[in-house]
Amino acid sequence: MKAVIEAIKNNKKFLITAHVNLEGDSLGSQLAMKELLTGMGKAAFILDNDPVPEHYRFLPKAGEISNRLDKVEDFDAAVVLDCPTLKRTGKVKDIISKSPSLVINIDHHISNEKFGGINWVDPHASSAGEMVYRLFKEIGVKLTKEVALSLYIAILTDTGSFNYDNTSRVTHEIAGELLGYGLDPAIVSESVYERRSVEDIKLLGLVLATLKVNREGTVAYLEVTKEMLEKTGADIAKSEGLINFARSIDKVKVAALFKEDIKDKNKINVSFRAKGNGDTIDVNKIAAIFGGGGHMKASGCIITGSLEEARSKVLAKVEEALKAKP
Ligand SMILES: [Mn+2]
Repeated sequence: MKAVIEAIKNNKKFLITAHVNLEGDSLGSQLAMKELLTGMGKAAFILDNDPVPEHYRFLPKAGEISNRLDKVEDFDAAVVLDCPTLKRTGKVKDIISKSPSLVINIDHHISNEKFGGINWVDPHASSAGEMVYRLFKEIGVKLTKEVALSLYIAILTDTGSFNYDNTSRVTHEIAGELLGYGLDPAIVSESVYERRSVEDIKLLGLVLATLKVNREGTVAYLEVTKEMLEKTGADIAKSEGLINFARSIDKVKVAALFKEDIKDKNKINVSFRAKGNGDTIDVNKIAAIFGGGGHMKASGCIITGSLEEARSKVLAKVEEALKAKP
């Protein structure tokens, strides 16, 4: 963290970015980081590969997030948040790679490849948002209600509403302090979780109908096809949480979600979730076999091939991992 603070102090203009498929943590941590930098008298702008999803546009200053990759101002340093690899920034990677600027990597993924000139990776942090919160405290920049909202949403969404095991006493203490800036947790929760469209619920119906479970009942998986998305008109960005239905089944240790890419049917996005107490399967390792990564209990990868091919390859590795555990 010290090296990060030094680097911030020694540079003037910052590009801030995060991973493709923006969600609560990537958005919240970037928006708060921008406020931190401007609060220190620095210039900063946010550039992402993807647009802000509709249901997150209520975030303070979300409108200032740019996707104009063709029109990028010069910058001294790039702050990359919530990304295990630089590749996860999508096309922003090309801009960062071409520039001689310093790369500051701030992340909480255990699979982080330390791609930066400066790397602050803390797998114990609940979220990238929590790490940005710590920077505010350490540097002594005052929090505002707007920053508190961005940080609270980063923590709320990355901990699965304080349900996952990255939730600790510290997480709750920070969240409690953030609420002290005048946030109403019920209203925040509603604005994040209860703005589903009819299309999304129709997609949920189709996806749940694909549920399959292995013989022992320890692996459950779901599928999202391009056809389902077209049929329902649902937004792919909001299919993120569907995997939790498979994970929530009693006795399930590994849940998987296979999702056809909307642009390329032969690219399958696979998400993993693991569950257990002491006998958890490390799904970060399973994702890594296929060139992906993430956390021990939540990870993902992309497989080239048909949905059937991806499914058989992945499930074979999941079964292997289950057998290897006594
Ligand atoms: Mn995160």
